[in-house]
Amino acid sequence: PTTRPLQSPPAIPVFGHAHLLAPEFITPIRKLTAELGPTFALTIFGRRIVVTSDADVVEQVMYESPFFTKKIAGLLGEIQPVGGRGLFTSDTSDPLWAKAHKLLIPGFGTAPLKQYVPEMNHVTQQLTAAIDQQLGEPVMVTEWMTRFTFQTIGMCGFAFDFHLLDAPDAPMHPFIDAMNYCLAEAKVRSSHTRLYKWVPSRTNRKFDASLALMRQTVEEVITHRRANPDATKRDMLNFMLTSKDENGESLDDENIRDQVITFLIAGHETTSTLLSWCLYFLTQYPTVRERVLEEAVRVCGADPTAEITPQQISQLTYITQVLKETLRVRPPVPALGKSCVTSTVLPGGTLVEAGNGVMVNINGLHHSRDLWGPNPTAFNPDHFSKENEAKRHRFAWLPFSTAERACLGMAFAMLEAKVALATLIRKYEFEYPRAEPCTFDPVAVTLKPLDLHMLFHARTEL
Ligand code: MNH
Repeated sequence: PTTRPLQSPPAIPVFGHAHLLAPEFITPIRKLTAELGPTFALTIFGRRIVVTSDADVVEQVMYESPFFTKKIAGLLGEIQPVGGRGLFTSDTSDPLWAKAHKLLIPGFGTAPLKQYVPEMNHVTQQLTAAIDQQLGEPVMVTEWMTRFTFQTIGMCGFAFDFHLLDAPDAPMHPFIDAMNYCLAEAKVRSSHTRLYKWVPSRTNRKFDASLALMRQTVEEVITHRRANPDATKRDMLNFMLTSKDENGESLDDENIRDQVITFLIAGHETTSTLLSWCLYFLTQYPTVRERVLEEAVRVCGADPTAEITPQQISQLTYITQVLKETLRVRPPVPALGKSCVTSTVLPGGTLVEAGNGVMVNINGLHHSRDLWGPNPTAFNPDHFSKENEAKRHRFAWLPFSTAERACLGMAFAMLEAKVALATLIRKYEFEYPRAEPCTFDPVAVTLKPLDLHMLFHARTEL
């Protein structure tokens, strides 16, 4: 077929376009999309990357196929030392990915996740107890949401108590500092030449020491569970320790360690980012906030300390729309990478060659006028009414990715976010004290709010 060359901005030697994407890539990618259209090409240290937010192109790229696959590169390649051969940081072609994927999928469905709801409620109550100590004061929202999501995944997944919500000034667990260091450094590494990480610098030594600490922490958890097996518990750790595939094989301890670290990484900042932006949007959109409150009270009752049941959670349909809209406007994972395995022509006539990378521009998809109408930046949960959802392109909304390499924790994250939101909205009025809108953190790995401080006031009546 006839092919159409893709446009690219001017490049420089060696870096190509890499310098354009540091310290953050959201803004430059948004500008390039406005200038060059939804699909264009960049060269990153000699590798050609097709960037796209065209839903038809994305549709073709997302499926594991003879043409495209997930192959660890770029930022994910720098996170790989941390995630190891855990699900998130392995190639689809890695047999261990396929094995772990098959083994772990059954543990993350709607039914098995119900067991975590009491613990999610419990951690939510710990969160509100901490916030109660800080009423009327500016609270660093992302930090508290991170404490909440981390405590939740630690307790639900591995019965591991990071003690993050014991008191309003509870120290961050060393595991978390170590992990944050590694993730931030991974982002720095991804915008440097390959040499950077091999020099014996202070930052590189700290990276290695932090990784060692993380591994040791998790290895102790595994050893402890092996020594004290509890057959009544079906949490993620027990699931991994006991599940066997059709050949009677289970995951070895090294891989289980990598999976645990992976769940801790993948499972906290993303959900924390979702909740933080959601609370912020509720301060900006009072009519949405009132509907959220109305639904929470109607479905869960007036007492915000009563446990929310799985049955009630399934009725929180407007809150689900609000969370989905938050994920559209601020996708915590704003882009993801795929690799072309066999040269092919994309819809629209673009040739991608074997070895090329593809950047699926999720943030771009979520802000496309073609897909979302003339005002895609406005926060409007009606985008996710049943009828609007049915009308839309299936690849217009991809905060959790899709197909084989989709997020394993989607249902877990949504469950946790619903419990938290339905509780917080009934307990507090939120105030965003600044006139300027909240922007995103340019150095974070996820698209999280920068310096989001809010005031929480006790609701006096419902
Ligand atoms: Mn999660 C993969 C987004 C919560 C565990 N997750 C992905 C991917 C996206 C994503 C996007 C695909 C990345 C890629 O293609 O490189 N995840 C999210 C978002 C939230 C989230 C937006 C919350 C909101 N994720 C969670 C939670 C867990 C989790 C919670 C664990 C309990 N995610 C994973 C795992 C993978 C993943 C594991 C890798 C799955 C695979 O490739 O097999």
